[in-house]
Order: sequence, then structure tokens, then C-alpha cells
Amino acid sequence: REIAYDPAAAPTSLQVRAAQVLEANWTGKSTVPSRSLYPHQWSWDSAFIAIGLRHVSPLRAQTELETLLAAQWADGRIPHIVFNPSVPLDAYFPSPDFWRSSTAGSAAGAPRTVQTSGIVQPPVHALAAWLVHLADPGLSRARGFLARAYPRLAAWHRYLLRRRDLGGGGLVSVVHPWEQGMDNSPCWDRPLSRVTPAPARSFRRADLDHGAPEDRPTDLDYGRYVRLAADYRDGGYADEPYREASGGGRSGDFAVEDPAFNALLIASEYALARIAHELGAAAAARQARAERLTAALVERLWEPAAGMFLCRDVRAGELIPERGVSGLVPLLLPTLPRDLAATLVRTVCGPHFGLGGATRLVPSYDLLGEAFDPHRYWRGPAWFNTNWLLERGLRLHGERGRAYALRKGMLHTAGASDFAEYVDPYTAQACGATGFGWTAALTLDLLH
Ligand code: 9YW
Repeated sequence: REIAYDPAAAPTSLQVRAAQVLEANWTGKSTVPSRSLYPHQWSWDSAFIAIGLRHVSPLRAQTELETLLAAQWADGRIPHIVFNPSVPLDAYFPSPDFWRSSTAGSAAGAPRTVQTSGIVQPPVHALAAWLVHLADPGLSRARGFLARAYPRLAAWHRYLLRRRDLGGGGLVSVVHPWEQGMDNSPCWDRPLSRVTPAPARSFRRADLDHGAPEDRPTDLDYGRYVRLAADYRDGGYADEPYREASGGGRSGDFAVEDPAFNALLIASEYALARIAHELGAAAAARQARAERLTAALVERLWEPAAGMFLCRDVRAGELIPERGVSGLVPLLLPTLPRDLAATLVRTVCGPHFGLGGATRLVPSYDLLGEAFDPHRYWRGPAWFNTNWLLERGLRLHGERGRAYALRKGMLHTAGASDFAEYVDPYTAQACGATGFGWTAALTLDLLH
């Protein structure tokens, strides 16, 4: 009996499925992280998405970053959200009428024609721009992609280094957990406990319309997020008062030096040096700055007893004794001292993160930590962006076998979970949204 070939029955490859997610999330100018939960453009999502999109369409990947950079503020900050005006206001909270960027942010130079948030997210952008360029240097040069992006990326790094060194030790501080990107990480519990939450009735969460409450931050967390963001907004998004508060402490203030945020800035500074070189500009000063920042990171955030980096609570003047995945991300850095890199690898594979033992993907938080919860957002689940960064770090430091196993685990989990936002680190059960932008994009990148 002859068997007819049925293309509909043929298994769709992981690569095709990942590209389909990016296609479905593409709005014409940028890519949403998730059609349901996050219907606008997010800053570090776009950087990770561009890194994957470059394998499908280098032009779209360039456009993704250009759309984000077009919303940059005159003071250099790249906002964490660029709002899509055609999405209803109640689809996401906090919406443009909360941030009021074009009015509240006018002194800081917020754009007038596009609505954005007023806080930032980790600076993965120069790294993304360099990788996007490499995917098709001919197209990139013909479009002047790097020549147009470079001054904006340089202004972005300048903003962070000049305005956000709130601790005075050369590192950048975040003033809101949303800035660091790992919203409800237990690392924030201690500094957040000083913040008086906004009353629950003063805002309405939209995330619970799409996400299971047990997978999401709590109402108390949200009250504190709202208070911090509203205070920053009401101060015109000015950073000076936060700098002045350093050491003494203004009640309610949140200022934290985070290892992943700073490591990504350093990785992006190395990428900016490469971009400068490609454009025929001087690169040595950037290279030297990246090395200086690496030294500051080690000096201020390395905790030998934990075998990893920790967050520094700038207001309290002390390290926060919680092991978050953020403290492993500096493995990405090329000039990390060798003994520290070796220690980080041991920590990733040890009982707190379990890679290659209890877990196939690295969890967002200490498996043995008191606050560990395998399903609740950044309090335990494994995320694909942090695992992608660690896979690069393992490869960079010669850990090919471990990198290969992690890559395999990520590809399998991405496919099996339908490109979940995050997964239970023990069972790989999908949590949050599916069809998630950076999960699909970074899958594509791993496949190339
Ligand atoms: C929110 C979009 C963003 C990510 C963050 C993540 C989450 C937004 O979603 O924050 O409303 O909680 O924590 O890292 O950029 O994917």
C-alpha cells in the first residue's frame, strides 16, 4: 500500500516553530514578549529577541533595535517599555497614563511623540547590536546600522555610568526591581521591606487576567513596585536626589547594585569597543573601562563565602545574603579572574543551583533558599535568557561539556514547553505565558 506524503503530518522542526513565534509576536516595528501578558516593546526583551531574529531576518533584527533606540530619552536612558498606542490602556499595568513620560519626564528629555516608562532595564543592547551586525555585515553597512546606533548606545552607557553610580564605587545601581528585570527575586525582599506599599485599591493589576496568581508576584510586591515607580515619576525621573541620599538613606528609597545588570553593561562595553573599531573610531578607552568595571564588580559584589556574586543594598551599605541567578551571570565576562570563574562554575553545578544534577536548567534562585518556590516567577523557576547567558559563559571559560549539556536541556525544554516564559527547574513544567519572545529567539540562536 502506498503511503501518501502529508506535509501537515510532518513534525515541524524546532527552528520553524521558534521562527513562527517571532512572526506571531512581530508588530511591524518590534516584537512583543507575549501577545497576552506583555503587549508592548520591552527593552531587554528586544535585545535578546534581536539576537535570535538576526538568524531569520537581519533587517527585522536591526529594526527591532532601531525602534527601541528611537524612544531613547535626551538624558540617554533607554526606557524599559515603549508603548504601542494601538493597544488598549487596560491591557497592561502600569500603562502610559501611570508613567506619563512626555510630561513627568520632560526635564529628563522623554520623547514627545512616543509614550514610554521612565525606568530602565539591563543594558544588553550594544551586545545585541554587535551580534546583529555580524549576522549580515553587508546589509548593516549599507544601512548605516552601527553608525546610527553607536552614538545612542554610547549615550545610554554614559547615562548609566554618570547618573546611576549611586553607591559611589563605580558600579550602576537600579532604583526599582523592574529595572533589574527579575521583578520579585528574593534578593529584593530585604531592601523592599523598607518601602511602604501603595494601597491595593489605588491600582488594578492586568497581569492576573492572563497569568496564574501562584506563578506571579504577590499584591504586596505590586504595592511596593507601584510606590517606588510613582515616587520616581513624581520627582521628574531625576536621579540626583537618589545620589544625594546615598549612605544616609531616604526612607522608601531603593538602590541596589546588581551583578547581572553590571555584568551586562560590561559585556556591552566590550561590544561597543568592537563597534567603535568597526566604525574606525578609538576603542581602547572602552576596553580599559570594561576592565575597570570588572575590577569594581569583583571588589564590591564578590562574596567568597557564597562562591558567587551577591547584590549590594546601597542604602544599607551591605551585601544581600541571598543567592540569585544574577550572581552567576558575570561568568559571561572575559577578564574575570580565572579562580573566580572556576568557583562560579562549581557553584552553578553545586547544590544551590544543581546544574547537571538536580536540574537541567539553572534556576533563578537558590534551590536551598528559604524563599525558593519552583513556580513563582523569579523566585525559583528557570528562565531562558539567564540560561543563555550562562551557556555563553561556560563556553567562554572552556567548559564545553557543561555548555553543551545546558544547550541541549534548553532546546529540549523550549520545544516541549511551547516556548514558555519560565519553567519549573525540577520538572521543566511550563509556567507563565507560552509563545514567549526571548525563549523562541534564544532557541534560534542556540540552533545556529
Ligand atoms: C512585568 C517582559 C518583562 C521582562 C521582565 C519580567 C517581566 C514585566 O516581563 O516584567 O509586568 O512584570 O520580569 O524581566 O522584561 O517580558
